[in-house]
Amino acid sequence: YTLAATMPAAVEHGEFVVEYQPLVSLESDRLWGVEALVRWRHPQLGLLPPDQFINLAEETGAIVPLGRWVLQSACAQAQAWQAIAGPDFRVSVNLAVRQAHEQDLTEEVAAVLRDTGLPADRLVLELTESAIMGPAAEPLRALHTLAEMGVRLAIDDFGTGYSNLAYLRELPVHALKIAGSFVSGTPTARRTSTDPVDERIVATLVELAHALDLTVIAEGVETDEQAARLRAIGCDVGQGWHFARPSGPAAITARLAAEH
Ligand code: G
Ligand code: G
Ligand code: MN
Ligand code: NA
Repeated sequence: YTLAATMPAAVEHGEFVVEYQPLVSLESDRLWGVEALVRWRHPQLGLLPPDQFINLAEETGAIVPLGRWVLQSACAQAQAWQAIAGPDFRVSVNLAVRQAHEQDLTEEVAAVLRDTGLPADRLVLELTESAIMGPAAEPLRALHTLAEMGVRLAIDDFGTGYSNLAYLRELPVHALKIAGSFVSGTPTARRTSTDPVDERIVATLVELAHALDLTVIAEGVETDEQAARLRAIGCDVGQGWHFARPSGPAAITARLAAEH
């Protein structure tokens, strides 16, 4: 018995749930969107966070059916939110390396948008730098097709990959997500106040993003001070425990209702 082997059946049995973490406009304090984050409600092991099964799912290929399920769930939920949210609200879904390289990625996304009725421009796909580069170190062609459909692309954990920035010239990227390690440190080196080097890196990434007309999202915002500094340097959107932890959809519904 291994966790990996049971994963495809667990998708079918409905053991996975999606939580949503607010992405908050630093200018208006309103929701810019939410990131969908999967959890496994395991019958024996309890609620498992993604770091306990995503890598495994990548290795075995179980990420493909799981990722499809997450995309479908998040888009269906986002479509339901359209009724109370303004047009300026999106759902952001992580795409694993393996999913990004699936032959039928664009057809899969198109089918989910068709099934759920979610407008394409309400969907953001988060890809890491390693997910967007193909085997020949060429940016993935499929991403052009997705962008032509209206789907938005965000680079996740920006600044922690190999940062071959040529892809920013060649791909229709919409947003950069600055990795939380630059914003609030790492688990072994948690920042209580802002590190001056990290702060300059973040300021430079914000400048780079804006020079390229991209939205910039800071991850891992944990304190009021971090939020204030990000706002001061012109970062567009913040995500992190300072604003809200990931939660079930009801908390997002309540917040949207209060905002609109
Ligand atoms: O949710 P958490 O807070 O623990 O997320 C940990 C990691 O798991 C993050 O890197 C996040 O990108 C990843 N993750 C969460 N949900 C998904 C998902 O649906 N698909 C993929 N590929 N990664 C996810
Ligand atoms: O896709 P990505 O790796 O960026 O997923 C975001 C991850 O960061 C999730 O695991 C989420 O639970 C986690 N996270 C969200 N907000 C914070 C935060 O303020 N601090 C830290 N340390 N982690 C956070
Ligand atoms: Mn992400
Ligand atoms: Na990230």
